[in-house]
Amino acid sequence: METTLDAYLDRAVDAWTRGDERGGATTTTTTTTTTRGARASDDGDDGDEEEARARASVVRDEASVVRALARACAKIGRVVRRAGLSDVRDIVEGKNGSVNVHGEEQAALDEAAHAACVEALTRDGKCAWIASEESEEIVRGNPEGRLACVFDPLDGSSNIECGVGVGTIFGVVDVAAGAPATAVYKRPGRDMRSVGYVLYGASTVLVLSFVSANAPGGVCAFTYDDARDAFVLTRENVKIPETGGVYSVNQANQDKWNASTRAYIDECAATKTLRYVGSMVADVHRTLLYGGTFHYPADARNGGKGKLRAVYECFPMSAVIERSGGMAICGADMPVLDIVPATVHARCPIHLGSARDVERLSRMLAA
Ligand code: AFP
Repeated sequence: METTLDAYLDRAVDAWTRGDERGGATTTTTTTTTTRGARASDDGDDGDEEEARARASVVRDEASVVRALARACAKIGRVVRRAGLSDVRDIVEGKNGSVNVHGEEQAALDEAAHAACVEALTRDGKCAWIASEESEEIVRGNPEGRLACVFDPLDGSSNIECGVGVGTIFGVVDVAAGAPATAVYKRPGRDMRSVGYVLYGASTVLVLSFVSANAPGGVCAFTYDDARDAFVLTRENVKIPETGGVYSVNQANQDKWNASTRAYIDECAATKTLRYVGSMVADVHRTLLYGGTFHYPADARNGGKGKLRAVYECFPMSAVIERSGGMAICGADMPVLDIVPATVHARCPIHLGSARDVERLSRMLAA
């Protein structure tokens, strides 16, 4: 019997919730030894249990956020597949894109994908803040919400017209009740809870790490089944190979990189195969499954930063790669997930992929 995303999330929420409750119960039985001790630990247990209940309720909210995003992505996928045929009004009711002129269609699809995600998350009502590549400001959600969602609604959209894979990248962070919008990004990427992406390629694939690296099934992949209008679990415990024979980078930029980055890429060019789609989701998905590396290095443009955005592109992708056993760095010994961005749209360099390959790069960058 195949597992749908809905069934997976139900089971995952159950597993997290049971785990939290067991934690509280264990504390009770091991500490009630004397009247005084029992009294003190009872107080502590109340606190523990309350905390466990609060944590379980955040996990339930998070499953709801992932479901809402997956529904939006299913819609986006249907429209992307009909790019050139369908009207972007298909994606968000009431939004009228001018789709007949090349270029305008791409822009409209970007905006429509953004609107589809925002609409789904707003309707879901679990997020206090919603940050998107397509919105300068962070969008206010439900002030009572304890989660925030960040996403790039349609990454690689300049590839749509030629039918190359594009994707949606997303991450979820927890925010204290009433926290300001800065709570969404003024924190290391390691704080991300659920992370993932949807690749709209030959098939539509959702890669998800739910809540943390300890999610039931680890990093999972779900393939969208049109017939059932559902994402179906197709891979569990996805582990990136320790090393790979493919590197992925826009080598046309090599004269803008520093000498050690160039030296590493020269070494790759001599020993490996180059594959570069120019859609981060497609390039990273191939890297996750087949191994190797993906790079968007710092270069002489953009004030020495890379091109890609830290919060909603590099953090979720780096977390997926790390949780599947790989590495993601922005410089020598500098994990991408340790960066604290100054703004929600901050950029950062990124090198991610198979652990042995990224370790070698890190050593060369240090030298
Ligand atoms: P678009 O969304 O404008 O197509 O950009 C895609 C992207 O942000 C990312 O998906 C690619 O990895 C990267 O840009 C490609 O950039 P270059 O064209 O500079 O190599």
